[in-house]
Amino acid sequence: MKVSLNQKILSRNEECAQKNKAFFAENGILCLNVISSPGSGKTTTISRTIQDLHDKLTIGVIEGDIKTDTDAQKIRAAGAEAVQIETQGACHLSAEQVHRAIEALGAEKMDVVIIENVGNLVCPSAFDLGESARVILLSVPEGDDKPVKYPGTFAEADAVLINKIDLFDYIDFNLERVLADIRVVNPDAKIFQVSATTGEGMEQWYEWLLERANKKT
Ligand SMILES: Nc1nc2c(ncn2[C@@H]2O[C@H](COP(=O)(O)OP(=O)(O)OP(=O)(O)O)[C@@H](O)[C@H]2O)c(=O)[nH]1
Ligand SMILES: [Mg+2]
Repeated sequence: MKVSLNQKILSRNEECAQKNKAFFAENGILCLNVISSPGSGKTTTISRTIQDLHDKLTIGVIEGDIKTDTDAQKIRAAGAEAVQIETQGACHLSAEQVHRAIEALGAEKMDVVIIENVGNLVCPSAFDLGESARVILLSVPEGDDKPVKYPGTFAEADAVLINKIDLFDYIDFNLERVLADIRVVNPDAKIFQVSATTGEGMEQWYEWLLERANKKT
């Protein structure tokens, strides 16, 4: 019984994800689903991206958190429009929630819609939101064992951002191991080494983003 209920929830989600996907395709919008553990730097990375690319891309953001709209406020302070979804306990966003947020955001006027999923390295990866690409963040202080512990999440990534590289000198983090472990489950993902606070490495991420959004650098 439990299994068939799960299947029902997932197939309902999939139906709505297909609607979202069609909307993004029809409107020429690049939609990114950003997934990571709590505190990896999703909001900081998105905010910096908005500021650095403000003359090249119109970015709208859908924020997912269990409680509070603090991340949406940070995104607005960075200069972009944002809609906050409070999941009231759910550990991931659903395609239906995103569907409603697309309308509230007025997404048709955006070049890029970034969805910041609820901080969690497990549940969000099971729910397609209709995104064009999936971006996984892993920050240096979380430890270098995460790709082997959460292989399913890394396997689904189109891009992986290894964030907080400014902390390399302070934390025991085997970068070679992380790169090799990601490659085992995902040979094709683009991998970027960045610091969202110092800006190091962000140019390469921007090039990927602009190319995906069909905006030449
Ligand atoms: N040293 C360093 N700190 C960073 C970097 N990026 C983010 N931080 C810090 O990490 C903390 C968490 O950053 P957030 O951007 O809020 O992380 P998040 O992934 O959005 O967190 P949740 O939304 O709660 O899941 C903040 O104190 C940031 O200033 C970085 O590149 N280097
Ligand atoms: Mg955040």
